[in-house]
Amino acid sequence: MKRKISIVGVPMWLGQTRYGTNLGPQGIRCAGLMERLKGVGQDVVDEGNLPIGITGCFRQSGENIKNVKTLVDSSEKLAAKVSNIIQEGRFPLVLGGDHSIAMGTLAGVAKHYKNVGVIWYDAHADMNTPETSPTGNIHGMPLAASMGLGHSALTNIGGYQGKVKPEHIVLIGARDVDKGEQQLIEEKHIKMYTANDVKRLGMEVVIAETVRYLSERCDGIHLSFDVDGIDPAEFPGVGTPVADGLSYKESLQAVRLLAAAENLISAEFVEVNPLLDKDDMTARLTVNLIGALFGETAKSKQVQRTDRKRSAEAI
Ligand code: 6HN
Ligand code: MN
Ligand code: MN
Ligand code: MN
Repeated sequence: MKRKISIVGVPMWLGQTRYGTNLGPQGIRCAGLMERLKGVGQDVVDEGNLPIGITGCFRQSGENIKNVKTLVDSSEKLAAKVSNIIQEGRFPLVLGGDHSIAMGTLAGVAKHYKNVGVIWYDAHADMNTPETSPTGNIHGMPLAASMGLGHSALTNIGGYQGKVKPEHIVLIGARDVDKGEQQLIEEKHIKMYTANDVKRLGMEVVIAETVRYLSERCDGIHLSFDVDGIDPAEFPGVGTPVADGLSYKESLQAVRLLAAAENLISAEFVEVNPLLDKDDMTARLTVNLIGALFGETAKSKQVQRTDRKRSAEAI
């Protein structure tokens, strides 16, 4: 599908404690993102990185939550940016940064879509609150906050509460879910395909069911793609790796199937940490996933390679 894409990078890492996810947007760009999206004929502009100005580490003491002020400030900026992009009739493609940025993305998207559906592709559920979190890291809280649960500074991002309804969420790839998160999933009947469910059912079935489920209930679908959903053997550049993950091949299949979804309205790719990566593997394969989400196929990649070779020969 042809979409008018606006890329925005969010160099954020204070949603967790390992420096480096702030370099994610640049790592993904340097792995050739623009060239690849243009190569499949997409109208794409890169709006650069959000000026979030982290000048230090601002931990709060006393509560089981870290760096609230910095995270709220940057999320407000991202929410406004994403909202503007949608206002202009364009598709926000947000590059993280750690997964805390989803609070800002969703606050911007949900301004325009009353019933936004969310595909949360992740090893984790990211549904902790300060009461349930084992770490106090906000990147483990964005989905709860977007549902209106947790610290009030987070739930009020964008100036309103309840961006996403629990029945409009589908978790794919989960395999490290904390106790409080599991309780919430059961209590709210949140739809979840664990990594094992995907192995059992096959990705094609999982995505078909997910798209059908969300399309029946929602006015648009947001893809929140945490690359740690994929097995760390293939995606080593992540800060919170969990074994027995989805394969890169399955994930490529997932995004290829989602490429055809007309009601896909926004996407974010998060948690790429170039400092933990091996030979830029994670960044390069993330570009493959984004390329596939916007229409790249095995065949179109072949054509692009041949074209590049020809123009190199011509020089
Ligand atoms: N992520 N459940 C753990 C926590 O600290 O709350 C891990 C969260 C990981 C979050 O990968 O986006
Ligand atoms: Mn996550
Ligand atoms: Mn994760
Ligand atoms: Mn855990």
